[in-house]
Amino acid sequence: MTPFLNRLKQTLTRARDGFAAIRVLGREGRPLDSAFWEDFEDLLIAADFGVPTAEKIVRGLKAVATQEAWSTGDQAVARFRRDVERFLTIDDAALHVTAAPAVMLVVGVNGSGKTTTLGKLAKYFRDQGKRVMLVAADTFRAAAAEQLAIWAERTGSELVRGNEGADPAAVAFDGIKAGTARGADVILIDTAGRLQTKSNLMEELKKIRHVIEREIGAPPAETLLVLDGTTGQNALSQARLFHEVTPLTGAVVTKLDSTAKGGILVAIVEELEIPIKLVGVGERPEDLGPFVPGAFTETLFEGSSIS
Ligand SMILES: Nc1nc2c(ncn2[C@@H]2O[C@H](COP(=O)(O)OP(=O)(O)OP(=O)(O)O)[C@@H](O)[C@H]2O)c(=O)[nH]1
Ligand SMILES: [Mg+2]
Repeated sequence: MTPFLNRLKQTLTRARDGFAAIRVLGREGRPLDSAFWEDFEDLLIAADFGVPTAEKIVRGLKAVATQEAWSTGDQAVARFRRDVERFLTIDDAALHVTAAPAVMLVVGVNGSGKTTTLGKLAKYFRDQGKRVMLVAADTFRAAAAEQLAIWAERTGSELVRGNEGADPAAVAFDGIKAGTARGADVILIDTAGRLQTKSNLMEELKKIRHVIEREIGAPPAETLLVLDGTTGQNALSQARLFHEVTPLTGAVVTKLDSTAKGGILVAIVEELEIPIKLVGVGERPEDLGPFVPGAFTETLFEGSSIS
């Protein structure tokens, strides 16, 4: 097992706790009556699956239960485990890095973990021997560029930044120009999570995206939405909003080491149909890695009689 998967297993305690009740439900030998299904749905909602996804899962399980004449809850929970892994496994979950340079735009609300994720991504690519250009297009506060500068230093990446209040799209433009001129393999663009108003933020993101498309003649290789896994269902409504403004190629779910519950990941994939490409499990440079549905599911169901 890779060190990252080990770390994922160690840090996913809260999410695992959320699944404990579901694992227990499967062990009680209960008949598949309406009380059972109600309890199941409640547990799914408590584990952050959200109402639509919880209802969908229970509906699907009930149908198979009838078809296959199941008699007890353990059958439903065993099937549920397989479903979770299947739901989470969607095509196109690997990062697109073949473009030269591969331009990646990172978006998300403030505090979700964008800048930290970019810093960790810089390390990830540097470890592979790639040349990385970090672009601080979050000009809303000076501290944002400072934070990215520290990551550039730490990871041996190059940095383009603008002054506080500078036009973010202009900084993105400079970053792409400089990155291309210096032969960067990857250009990672940080954005603000907050401006004076939400519509300002969305307009800025559209402009940045437009600049990228104009400069490289293609959409960004990745437009990654960073979601704080501990914010639960709020993360979903944010995701919808960003997806409308700038089509997303994937999500990064951060803070899985904190109070994030596992169901939110399923809800993101189910409701938005975008792959989760990366997960964050801490604040250290190495605390970011690819999302592996099988390992994630195994961890959530660990310790149960059906694992
Ligand atoms: N525990 C934990 N903390 C994280 C993780 N990712 C980010 N953080 C922390 O979350 C806080 C916010 O992270 P930032 O990267 O600054 O978030 P941001 O989205 O850039 O925020 P703005 O620039 O204000 O929009 C920081 O204290 C990070 O260290 C994670 O995976 N686990
Ligand atoms: Mg930031």
